[in-house]
Amino acid sequence: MHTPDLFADERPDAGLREPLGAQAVVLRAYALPMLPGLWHTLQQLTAASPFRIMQTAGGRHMSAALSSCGSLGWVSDTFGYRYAARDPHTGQPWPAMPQELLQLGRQAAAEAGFAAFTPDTCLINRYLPGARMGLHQDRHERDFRQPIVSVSLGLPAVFQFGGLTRDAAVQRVPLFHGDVVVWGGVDRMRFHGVLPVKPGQHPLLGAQRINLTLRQAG
Ligand SMILES: O=C(O)CCC(=O)C(=O)O
Ligand SMILES: [Mn+2]
Repeated sequence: MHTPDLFADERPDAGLREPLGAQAVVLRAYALPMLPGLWHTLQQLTAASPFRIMQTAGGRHMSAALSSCGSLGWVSDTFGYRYAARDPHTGQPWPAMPQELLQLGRQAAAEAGFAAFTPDTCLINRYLPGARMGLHQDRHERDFRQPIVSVSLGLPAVFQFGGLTRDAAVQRVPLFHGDVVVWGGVDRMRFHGVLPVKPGQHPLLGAQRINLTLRQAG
C-alpha cells in the first residue's frame, strides 16, 4: 500500500475538509489559529501532570508517552485500560480542562455535524521519532453517540483509519500540525492507529508530535 511521503508532499490547504467516512472528516489546519497559545497551555498542563510511558494490559510498554486533563484521565496498566479521576503518577486530580481546549473540541465536533459534544477528558499523547500507536478502537467511553476529536501538533504522521473490524482495509492519511480529525456516528468504532513518526524538527514543537484526543468519557 502507498504510504504518503510526509516531507515531500505539500500540506493540504487550510480549511479543506477531507471526508474519511460518512461521519468522519479531516479538518485541515483547523487548530492552527490557536497556536502558539495552545502549545503554551499544553506545556503548563504537562508540567502539572507529566508525560509518562504506560504499560498495556499485556505488560508491554506503549511507545507514545501520555498525560491527560479534564475531570477524567485515561490510564493503562497491567490491570487494563480505564478512565480515572486522579493521575496515578501525582495522586492528584488531573489538571482541569482549559476553556480553549473545551471550545476547540466543541467547535470541531459541531463543524463535523456533532452538536452538543462536551468533552470531559483530553488525552495528550507525545510521540518522539519512532513512536507509534497500533490499530485499536476507542471503546472505554460510556456513550458511543459522542464523537472523537483528535488534534495533531508538531511533526507530521501517517494516521491509519480502518474499518469496524481489525482486518478491514486501512486508509493512510498524512496529518500535519493543526489538523483535526473528527469521527463519530456510524464511524465511531472504526479501528485507527499511527505509523512510526519519522525524525524531523518542527519549528514550534521541535522533534516530537503531540496528539490531543478530546472525548466525552463519563
Ligand atoms: O495520535 C493519534 O493521532 C491517535 C491517538 C489515538 O488514537 C488514541 O490515543 O486513542
Ligand atoms: Mn484512539
